[in-house]
Order: sequence, then structure tokens, then C-alpha cells
Amino acid sequence: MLKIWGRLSSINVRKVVVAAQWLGIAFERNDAGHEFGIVKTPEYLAKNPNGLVPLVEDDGFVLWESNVIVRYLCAKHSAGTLYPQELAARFDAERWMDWQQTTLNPAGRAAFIQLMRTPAEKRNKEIVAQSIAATGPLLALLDAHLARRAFMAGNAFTMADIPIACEIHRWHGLPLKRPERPNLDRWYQGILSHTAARGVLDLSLS
Ligand SMILES: N[C@@H](CCC(=O)N[C@@H](CS)C(=O)NCC(=O)O)C(=O)O
Repeated sequence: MLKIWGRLSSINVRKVVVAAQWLGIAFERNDAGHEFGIVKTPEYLAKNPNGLVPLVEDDGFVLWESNVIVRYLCAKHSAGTLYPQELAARFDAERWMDWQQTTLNPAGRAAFIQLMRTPAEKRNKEIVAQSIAATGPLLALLDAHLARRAFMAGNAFTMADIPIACEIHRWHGLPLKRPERPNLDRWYQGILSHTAARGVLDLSLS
């Protein structure tokens, strides 16, 4: 059975759990990282020398890097559907997954760290404001993108929707005022209503 290592308070672990639930794969998840430790033990470091979560073990195959795990699971269990097979469609989806890691996540991460991981008396409002200012245009871009298609990579749900949905879950969990983004909200609510989101994207941030 697929074994997932990682705490659900991690955005990157959430991606893997949503993917596994969407695909209907039987899995066992073991809390690791942060307050659960484990990630700095020699046994864990031998599997992931970064000492980070998530990590999966699938019939002896060990893999880390959340978006790569999502790709792997979708390719293994949903080739041609969640993992598009036609090259242009596949790389359309790949592009959004990389964009989540390299653009959207770095923009919003500082606000998350300040508002959810930093004691109130130590928070830096300027850092939060900069993170909001960096994220706003990216959410507007997503809203415009989703005005013209039902999902991130076209008219069907693919692997590309998973990392972005987890990022939106994290952003929506922050105590911030958000302008209306009707297309983004429609897309996100659709994902939230899927059974695969249960126990993950319906959790508040911790
Ligand atoms: N690029 C990696 C980043 C992994 C990462 O930074 N994981 C964080 C949680 S989101 C972590 O392991 N933090 C240390 C810990 O939980 O102990 C991925 O996408 O999997």
C-alpha cells in the first residue's frame, strides 16, 4: 500500500493526500515533520536527505518533492485523464504546477509565515503587505484564466488543479480581506465539494 509521510498542516503533504484521494488509491499516512519529528532521523534522511515532507513509498519506490509525487501518482493511476497524455495538454498542466511552486507559493509564503507561524507581537506588517501585494496580481491572473476554462488546463480536472487548489486553500485560510474573484471562487468551490478534498481542504490552517 502507498505510504505517505507528512503532517496535514503542510501544504505540500496536502497536495499528495488530495491526489491520492482523488485517484481513489488506498494509502496509509504517517504524521512526520514539525512537532512530529522523524524527518531528521537517520532512517528518514536516508530516504529524503532534505529532511522534509512529503515523502512517499510505493512498493519500495521512494519519492519526494510534492508536485513530482502528484505527477507520479496521476501518471500511474490516471494516464490520459488526470495525467494528460497528449504532449501539449500534458505540458500545459506541467506549466501550472511549476508556476505554483516557483511563482504563486513564494509570493504568498511570507504572509502565511507571518500570520500563522509568527507570534502576534513579532509580526512584521510590512512583510505581510508585500506578500499581499505580490499575490494579488497572481490571483487576478488565475481569475482571468479560469474565466475562459473550467479547470487549470482546460475543460477537465487534471493534476494541475491539485497544487493550485492547495495554495488557494492556504491563502483563503489567512485572516485577510479578499476581493471577489468569481471565476477562481467558482473553480475552488467545485474542488472543495469533491469528496477528495474531505479531511484536507476543509481543515482550517494550523
Ligand atoms: N519542494 C518541497 C518542499 C517541501 C517542504 O518544504 N516541506 C515542509 C512542509 S511544507 C517541511 O518539510 N518542513 C519541515 C517540517 O515539517 O519538519 C516539496 O514540494 O515537497
